[in-house]
Amino acid sequence: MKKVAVIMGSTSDSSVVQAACDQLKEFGIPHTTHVLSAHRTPAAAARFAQTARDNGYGVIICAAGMAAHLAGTFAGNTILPVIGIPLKGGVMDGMDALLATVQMPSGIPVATVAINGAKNAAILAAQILAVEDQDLAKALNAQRAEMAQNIDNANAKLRMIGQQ
Ligand code: RP5
Repeated sequence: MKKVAVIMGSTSDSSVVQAACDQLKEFGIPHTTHVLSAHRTPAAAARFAQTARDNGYGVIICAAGMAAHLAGTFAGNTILPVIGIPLKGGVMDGMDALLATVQMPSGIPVATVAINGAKNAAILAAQILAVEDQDLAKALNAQRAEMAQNIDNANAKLRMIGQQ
């Protein structure tokens, strides 16, 4: 299976990004984690992106806050799908990162998840890889079935206490 690269702009992002790594691990998806900044280490970030496809990666997840140019910088340097996670923080509490990540110019897309949406970034990466991987597709379907079962259980409880 292709690897997923999980990139964060700063070590201060790691607690949020961990949810993506946990979800990838749960699906058994090989992944590596890196701190690379579009602003503080622009050359290293560009190098990583330019060589990622040849290095066995299939999807890149980029998490950054504030002036969040990381995902866009990666997207401009690779044709691999790039998923951006805008992070909460700064004076605009993540809205700045959301707009910086999602508002890409035509031709260079970044698939942007919600502010701090690390788990969804990992699930979306899994869905991309599952196009060519039956086991991963099964794991994704099982996760969906479990979510539906949890809702059924919640409704059964509400019925039991006479609220339905
Ligand atoms: C962004 O600036 C990082 O992704 C981080 O979310 C934010 C603040 O970084 P630090 O100043 O905490 O390193 O580039």
